Amino acid sequence: RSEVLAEGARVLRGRAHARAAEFLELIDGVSAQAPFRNMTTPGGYPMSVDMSCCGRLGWVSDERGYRYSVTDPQTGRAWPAMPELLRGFAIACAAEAGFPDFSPDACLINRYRPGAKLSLHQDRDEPDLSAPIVSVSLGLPATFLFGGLRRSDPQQRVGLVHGDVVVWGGPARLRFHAVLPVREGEHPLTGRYRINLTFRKASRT
Ligand code: MD3
Ligand code: FE
Repeated sequence: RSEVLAEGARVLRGRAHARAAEFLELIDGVSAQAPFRNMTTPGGYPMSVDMSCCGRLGWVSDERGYRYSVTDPQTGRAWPAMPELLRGFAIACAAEAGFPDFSPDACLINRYRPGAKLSLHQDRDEPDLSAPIVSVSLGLPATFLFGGLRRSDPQQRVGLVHGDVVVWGGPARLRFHAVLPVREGEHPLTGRYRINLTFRKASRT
């Protein structure tokens, strides 16, 4: 029911497929409150991925750096609550992959139009690296690059399609990764978009 990508990283193929339409409705609700936007990198460039967040904490990037914030800098308001259905689903996926105590308080929603990409990076803005990250892919497919603990380590290519869930934790938690430019396409539920949800524990408690 799941395949091991590397120690600490498991793919649950198609696990979100049956509930994808429902999840996308919930994402629409979130983005009505916290609209998708292109954040600015600390280097001053706009990211090609459109982002929104839900949960107590949201990930933000601007000229001052990357961090988690309890308010959406664009609206000045708290981020929308994380829908219980999504949160429960992420917790169940984490448990299945060997992380029974996952308690996510942040969900970053990445939206890719054709051509959008995510450059090689590590996710290290979370204070508790013992918590995994659960990722849910919806809509257009993407090629994910999964590297090692050093930027220069070789990368493995992993195709991620609509409904795939990946849990990254333990020794995989700090591995470098990237998303190649999404190719042109049309998906019945998302149109010309890929959507990726990442559930995270962004506070220490
Ligand atoms: C491997 N998102 O938001 S999810 C991100 O498809 C991010 O939007 C990608 O990388 C996306 O930071 C990939 C898969 C993922 C997330 C976190 C990881 C892979 C990871 C943390 C460590 C190793
Ligand atoms: Fe990442």
